[in-house]
Amino acid sequence: MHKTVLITGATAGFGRAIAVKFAENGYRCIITGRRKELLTELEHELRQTFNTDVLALQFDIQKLEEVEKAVESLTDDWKHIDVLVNNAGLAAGLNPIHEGVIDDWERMIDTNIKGLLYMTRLVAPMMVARGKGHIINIGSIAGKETYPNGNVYCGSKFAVDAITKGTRIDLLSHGIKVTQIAPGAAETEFSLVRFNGDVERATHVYDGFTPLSAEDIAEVTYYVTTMPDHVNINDLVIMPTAQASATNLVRRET
Ligand code: NDP
Ligand code: 8X3
Repeated sequence: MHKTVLITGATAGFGRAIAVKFAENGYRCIITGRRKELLTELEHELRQTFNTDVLALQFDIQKLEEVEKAVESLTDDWKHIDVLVNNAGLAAGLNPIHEGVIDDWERMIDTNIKGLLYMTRLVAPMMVARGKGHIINIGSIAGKETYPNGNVYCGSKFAVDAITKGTRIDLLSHGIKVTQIAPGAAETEFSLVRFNGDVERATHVYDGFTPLSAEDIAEVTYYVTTMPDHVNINDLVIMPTAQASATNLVRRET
């Protein structure tokens, strides 16, 4: 019986690469996100390239009713989720707190914290019932250190850090592994989303150094699932070699 992974935010960036990595390694994949056409494209790619079973669920993770409906739609065949990757998330804006955009704050909190909680609340009971499973939360270096103008995004990722630790404690007696992966600078659609589609500004974020790629994060996400049953990787901070902390980054002259 092939194992099953459910990945939130699989239409782009880390989530898409994670889906490819797990499919390559024989997993059946439940892929989720809002953009239907990208889900369909990935669904076909995974089926054709890896001959894997794929289930695409389109929903907005900010909306509890949509998340509930999607999870409730799982047939018995798909309910046996071995690995849940809580990856969907975003940064919106980079403003000092007194100039913050309330709608940006709501989206970050609703997606990065509440969306992750909704998924965990709905999927964890199935793992508890089986006494087995692995929850992997994608945090960030922004959940370890605050940086100028990062305020609410950092707050949302500090919350992921705390929720991951709390989840691990609560699920300890149920045999469920809980891991956080906390990346530094990685080039995906992340900066494009943060700067509201401003390609010029988004591209400059990665000037003069080699950022992490989505495939780098997929590699470590799969890696943490390959440990023996008695080993759990609690927390993994991964950065580009050019980065030492949220604010220490060396850039070559360009
Ligand atoms: P991308 O923007 O490339 O991908 C984000 C994914 O999240 C997309 O698939 C998007 O799908 C999904 N998503 C966003 N909002 C929602 C929503 N409301 N409902 C459902 N899905 C949603 O970013 P990354 O791959 O870089 O980011 C993935 C995670 O990694 C995030 O949690 C981010 O905070 C974190 N991270 C990113 C870093 C980076 O430097 N890139 C570093 C550290 C952490 P769709 O738009 O189709 O809904
Ligand atoms: C994304 C990395 O440094 O932009 O979480 O916050 S950072």
